[in-house]
Amino acid sequence: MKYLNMISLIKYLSAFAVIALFSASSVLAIEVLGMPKDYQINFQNAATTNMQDIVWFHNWFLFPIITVITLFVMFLLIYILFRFNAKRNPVPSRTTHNTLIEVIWTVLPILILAIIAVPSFRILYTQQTIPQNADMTIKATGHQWYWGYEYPDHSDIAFDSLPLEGDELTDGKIRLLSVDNPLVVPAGKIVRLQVTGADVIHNWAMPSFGIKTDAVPGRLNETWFMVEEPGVYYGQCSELCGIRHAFMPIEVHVLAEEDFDIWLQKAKMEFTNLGYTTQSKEYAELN
Ligand SMILES: [Cu+2]
Repeated sequence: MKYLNMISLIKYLSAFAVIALFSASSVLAIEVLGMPKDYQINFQNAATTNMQDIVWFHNWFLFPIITVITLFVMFLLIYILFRFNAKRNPVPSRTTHNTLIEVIWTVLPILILAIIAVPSFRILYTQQTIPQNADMTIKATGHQWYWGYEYPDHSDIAFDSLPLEGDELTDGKIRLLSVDNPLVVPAGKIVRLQVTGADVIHNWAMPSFGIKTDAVPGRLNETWFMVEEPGVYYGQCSELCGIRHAFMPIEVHVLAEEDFDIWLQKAKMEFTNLGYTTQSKEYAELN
C-alpha cells in the first residue's frame, strides 16, 4: 500500500512538473501570425499551402482577368457614349444580327470560364481530399454559441472553447477573438479536421489556413490543414447562427512538436478523466 502511495506521489509530482514546464514555456508567448488588421483590404497571411494557392489564384490569376474584362467593357461603354450618341450618329444602324460577333461573345466567355475552372478546381480538390497519411484527427463541433473540440486519437481529449469577455481580457488578449481554451495542434503535421454542428449550421472559418467549412447538424464535413509555422491564428464562425454568432471565435495555437507533447500531457489531465483509468490499469499491473 505504501509502495503504491509512493508511486502515485511520484506521478503527481511529475504531473506538476509537466504543468510547470508548460506554463514556463507558454510565458514565451507565441507570435500572433493569423489575425485581421485594421483597414485591411487584402488576405491574411497564408499559413498553409492551400491558402498560398488561394492567394496566388486570386491575386495573380483571377484578378488580372477581371481587370482586363472590366477595362474592356468600360472602354466599349465610353466609346459608344461618344461615338454613337444622337448628335454624332443621328441615323442609327438598323442591324439586329451579326453571326460572327454573336459567336465570339458566346465562345470567348466560355473559354475564359473554362480556363479559370482549371486552377480553381485543382485548389478545391486539394482542399477536399484528405491526405491518406494524416497525422491526427480533430473534431470541431459548433454550438450556439461556442466551439467544442475533440481529439479522438489522443485519449479522447475534449473541451469547449468560449470567448473571453470583460475582465478576462487581460493584456495580449483580443476582444471577440481570444478564447479560454484554444485549439492546439502540432506544427508540420497533417491535421484532419472534422466539422459538425450541434444545433444549427455554423461554419469553422480560419482565413490564414484557407478553411471555411460548414458545421451542419447530423453531417460530418471533413477538411485538413498543415501549418509549418508555430504561432497563434484566429478565425470566426462564418455562418449566421443566431444572436451570438459574432461571439464564437476560433483560436488555434500551432506549437512545435515538443511543446505540443507537453500540452498533450497537461490536456490529458485537464480535459479527460482517462488519466485515472490509465493509472488504475497500471496499479492493477503492478499488483
Ligand atoms: Cu456559429
